[in-house]
Amino acid sequence: MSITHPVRTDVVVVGAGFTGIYMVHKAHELGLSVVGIERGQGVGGTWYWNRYPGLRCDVESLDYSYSFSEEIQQEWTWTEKFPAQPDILAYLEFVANKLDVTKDFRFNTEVTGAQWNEQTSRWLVATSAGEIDTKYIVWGTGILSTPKIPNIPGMDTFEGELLNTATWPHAPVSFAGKKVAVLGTGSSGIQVIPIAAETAEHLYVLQRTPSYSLPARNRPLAPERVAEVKARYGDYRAEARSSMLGAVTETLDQPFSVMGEDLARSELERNYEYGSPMRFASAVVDTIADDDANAFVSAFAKAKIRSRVNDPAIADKLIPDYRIATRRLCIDTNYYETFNRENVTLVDLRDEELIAMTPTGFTTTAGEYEVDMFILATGFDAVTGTLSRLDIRGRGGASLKEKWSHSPSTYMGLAVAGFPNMFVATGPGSPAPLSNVVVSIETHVEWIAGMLARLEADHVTSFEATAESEQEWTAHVNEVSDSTLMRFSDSWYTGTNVAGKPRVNVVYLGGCAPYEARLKEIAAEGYRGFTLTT
Ligand code: N01
Repeated sequence: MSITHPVRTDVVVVGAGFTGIYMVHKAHELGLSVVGIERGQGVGGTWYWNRYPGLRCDVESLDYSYSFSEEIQQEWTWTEKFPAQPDILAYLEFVANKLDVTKDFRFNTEVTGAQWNEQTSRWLVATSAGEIDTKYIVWGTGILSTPKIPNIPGMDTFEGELLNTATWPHAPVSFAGKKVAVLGTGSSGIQVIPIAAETAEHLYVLQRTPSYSLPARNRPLAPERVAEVKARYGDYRAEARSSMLGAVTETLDQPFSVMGEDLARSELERNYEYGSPMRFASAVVDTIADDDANAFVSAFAKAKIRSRVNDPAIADKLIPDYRIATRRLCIDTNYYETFNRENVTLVDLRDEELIAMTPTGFTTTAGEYEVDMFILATGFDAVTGTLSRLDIRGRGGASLKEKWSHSPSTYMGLAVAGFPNMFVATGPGSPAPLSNVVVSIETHVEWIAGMLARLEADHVTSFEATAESEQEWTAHVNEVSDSTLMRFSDSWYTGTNVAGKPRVNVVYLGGCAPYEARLKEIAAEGYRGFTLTT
């Protein structure tokens, strides 16, 4: 009988997206052995799986990229204001090759669970390709990595093409001459809908909750603009890192009560013309903090939607009735104008309920629709969904899934009491979901690397966030959220898009720069809030 021993390493990094690539590189720098695990066939993470036509990031490319290497940021050249998915994927492949980390990943490999061993103070990580015995584990599984699949009766009987924006096929998909339905009108739906409408015979947009969306005004990046930023990239990055959202927004930084309506309107107009959700949401700085400010900004955005739709009755259906920016503010290219086309029908699921899918289409309370293709753009079981599907067992066999089913609590959005030697990059309670996530990722990876260096130098065998520090941080995250209008948000920010999830804001709203300052203080104070065992 042959016995297979687990592979032994210092660090396991799960996920080969922005986090995993940088974390493996940092482990190398520290002289630690590292194994990366990735279920995809290559690097890219989010940008590997989501590849539907029209997908581009809503953070500007000059911001949405690593800042840690002057060589990389000088060598790579972005060509558009907002980067398209193939460009981001190519960028991540370029960086992974440049850092020589691709070889450290086991691709096509799924992690199924991880178990903390009290005797050895190490983790045993179970994967589809065998076990790995590791001192540390860093989850770089991202915030939007587990698609939410709606439970529509009859979905498995549909005989046409059933696609999901979050797991889009690698082979080209044609809409030409087909009757197509898109379910979901969040960021993903809003991007794929105008493209599908261009060639589909007919497009049905199934909308339950309208989104606020702004014209992206994507355009080629002028070479002079790229050169200008590259010439001062260090300062540009420092400005982004010292901001609330992790990106340069050029806001006046004034609350609505100080600005007054005229200035607020002209700032909104200026940022609307620029085209950027972060800039628009920062134009009136207390948009998600003050009801008057929010009402003014919401009214501005509603009027803009109305101006883009020919039929006032359809515009009424497309205009949201919730406070702007308490759900994700989207950007689009011709989204609202798509509803002016003859071949597009808005199916408002608030007027007619979706009952079932059939072999040839779908039925609602208003009737039957025949389609050849049905696209799910229904979002994600975000932030906690991926780790909650794994069997992760910490001290005393405690289950992370069970713990987070009550409240997704962490210390500083990256460590969990009862789960020693484990980091959750961009975890619940960090600013990541509402920030330029690359800045949030760099903040986490660099801080984790700093802590690993200290642990190794001091021969620490295990570290763990204390229950008190976790409670205090989670209470602070909730307190900040409750002081804003985000307390009214029904979305993946608060877990309400997935049945059975606790209603808790998973985003720390205190801002990127204050958050990073706090992390630095914790490190300077000898990792306050952690128990270190030597
Ligand atoms: O998902 P979403 P997404 N029946 O959750 C609807 C990032 N992202 O993939 O709200 C009917 O926003 C749901 O309706 P409702 C970005 O952070 C970024 O679009 O549940 N409808 C909603 O309309 C974003 O926030 C970019 O009533 C159902 C939609 O599906 C995040 O990813 C691009 C339903 C889901 O919207 C998620 O965006 C893409 C059901 N059973 C994504 N279930 C850019 O950077 C769900 N819906 C540009």
